[in-house]
Amino acid sequence: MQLPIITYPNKLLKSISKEVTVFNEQLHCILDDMFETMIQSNGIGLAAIQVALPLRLLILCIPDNEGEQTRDNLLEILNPIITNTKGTTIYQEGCLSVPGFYEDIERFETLTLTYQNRHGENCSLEADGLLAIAIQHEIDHLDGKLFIEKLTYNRRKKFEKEFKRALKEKK
Ligand code: Y12
Ligand code: CO
Repeated sequence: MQLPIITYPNKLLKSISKEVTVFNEQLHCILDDMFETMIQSNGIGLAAIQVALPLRLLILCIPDNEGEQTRDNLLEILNPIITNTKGTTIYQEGCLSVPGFYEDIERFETLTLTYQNRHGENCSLEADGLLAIAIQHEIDHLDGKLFIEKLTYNRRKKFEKEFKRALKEKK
């Protein structure tokens, strides 16, 4: 089932999400619905709070070499903790909760992550490239932060101006 995605400036996006402690069928349904929602919305990453669920979980599906997004390249990441980082990189990010806006954001270049999967099993991974960027973007959602909050004062002002103009055009 496709779920509605909440968008800026919905205050729920500021929530600090809570640890997942129960790994049952209901949780698996949430993860499956989030995957459908993300794919139908042309996204590559989605955090639970974006569908109004304040849980520390996120999904990522980086397209493969053929540009396909299948369950084979789906990552379900619950209760993530970044344990190591290296370097920095800049990438133009977008977010399904801030549609139509793309901004250059600085992130760590590589990272090590520990997390749990949908069965509550402990996992870890090392990430670089787009995956490392996407993980950091989604973990920020779990802490109530949007990528636009990382903009400099002047770029944030420009964003707010463009956002207000886009709102007016919609009406
Ligand atoms: C790098 C940077 C950010 C991430 C986080 C995941 N972000 C997304 O999946 C964003 C997807 C997105 C899709 C949109 O829809 C279309 O392009 C059709 C979109 O819509 C508009 O801009 C109108 C906005 C964002 C991962 C890696
Ligand atoms: Co986002």
